[in-house]
Amino acid sequence: MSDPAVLFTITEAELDTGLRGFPVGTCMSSDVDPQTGVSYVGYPIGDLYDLEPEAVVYLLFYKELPTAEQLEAFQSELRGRMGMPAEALAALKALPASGHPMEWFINGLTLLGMTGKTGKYDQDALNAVAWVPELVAAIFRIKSGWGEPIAPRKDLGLVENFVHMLGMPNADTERLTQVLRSFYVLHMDHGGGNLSTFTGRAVASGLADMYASLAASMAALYGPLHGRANQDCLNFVRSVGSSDPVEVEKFVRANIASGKVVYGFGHAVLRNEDPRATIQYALGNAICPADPLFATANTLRTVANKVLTELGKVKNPFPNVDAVSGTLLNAVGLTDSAFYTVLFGLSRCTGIAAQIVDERLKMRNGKGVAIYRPDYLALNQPPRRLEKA
Ligand code: FAM
Repeated sequence: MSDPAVLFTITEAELDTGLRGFPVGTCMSSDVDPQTGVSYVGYPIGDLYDLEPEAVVYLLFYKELPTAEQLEAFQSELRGRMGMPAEALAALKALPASGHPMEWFINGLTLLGMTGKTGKYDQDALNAVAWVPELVAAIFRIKSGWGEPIAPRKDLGLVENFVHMLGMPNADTERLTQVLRSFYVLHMDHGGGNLSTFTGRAVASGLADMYASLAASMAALYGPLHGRANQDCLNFVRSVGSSDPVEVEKFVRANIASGKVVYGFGHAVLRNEDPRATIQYALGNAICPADPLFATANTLRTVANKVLTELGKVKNPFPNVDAVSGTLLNAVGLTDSAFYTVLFGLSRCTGIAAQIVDERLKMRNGKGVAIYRPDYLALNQPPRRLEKA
């Protein structure tokens, strides 16, 4: 037998760098190329963002785009699963009002597990796809004071149903649905190594159930350098206060001089403009070209890139997915940025659930990946003994 192929070597200098780029396993649903960005089961995201969202969910789970009949059957299956446990909804209402929407979401996922898990990863994954929009819509309504949660309608698609259950006051339903449909598809999956997906897969490797694993992954997404960047990004765009290139450049330089990051720019893997950002800039140009915040985001696209490039140390001075997503959500009436990460999570739970199903039920000939157990080398721990009298 030939020697196993060496994929990677690790030097001492690479320890404590956040496992950056270390291959640890395989991913069947998506891949991230540093230049061309994310693809789902081989299809570049640019081919998929305007498909029926359920077709893309199907792709992530079953690795092929559905035929028209398969899509209809899948949509009907998801509709059949709709209706999150009433007990979980009741418990949600008792959560402290002061909590961040992501803290509510993390708790809501464990409530779904407590009240509705089957214990089968594949079943719980599809139930989660059907229930998470209901959970997120309920969080929006309760926390925003929009009224009681609204029940799902079995005649609507996933995103249309979400918009219905949001019941957002004074909504322009058509534009809101248009933005949320692409937002949902764009954020579903991003390889296995992003922090939230890696965390979800790691937790599931100890055979924790799907909902506990998703809750853990959403705790990871909550961090400001990961999913919460979309909240901070809109706040950042708001604080610029101008779309004039000279003013924007002054702002960006002052921001960097004070030691802060330029939100919406940079990436651990990408080395080019994120195609998900490119798609959203085009969507903004189509639906809200005159929106002042969108104008600022558009100016940042070139100005921040120029300043970060000059800085030299930033490996990817290009916009990431969060550079403009919040601006679009704001333009269609979702103005409270504290909810943006929950919208990201609503979508990302789909990809993470699909990856957990793959890892637990398909990989290693169905045996599943072993419990995660990387090695940490001891630091500043010389052997010593406690002298006892
Ligand atoms: N603004 C200012 N400095 C930045 C920067 C940015 N946008 N991106 C990277 N840098 C700095 C970084 O702090 C580091 O500085 P030091 O050497 O002084 O520590 C240096 O450039 C090299 O960092 P890197 O290797 O290019 O980036 P990392 O892989 O360490 O970090 C990010 C990647 C995304 C955490 C980082 O680019 C960042 O903080 N961006 C702003 C926050 C953001 O938009 N996050 C969203 C990420 C998104 F894709 C997601 O997960 N939702």
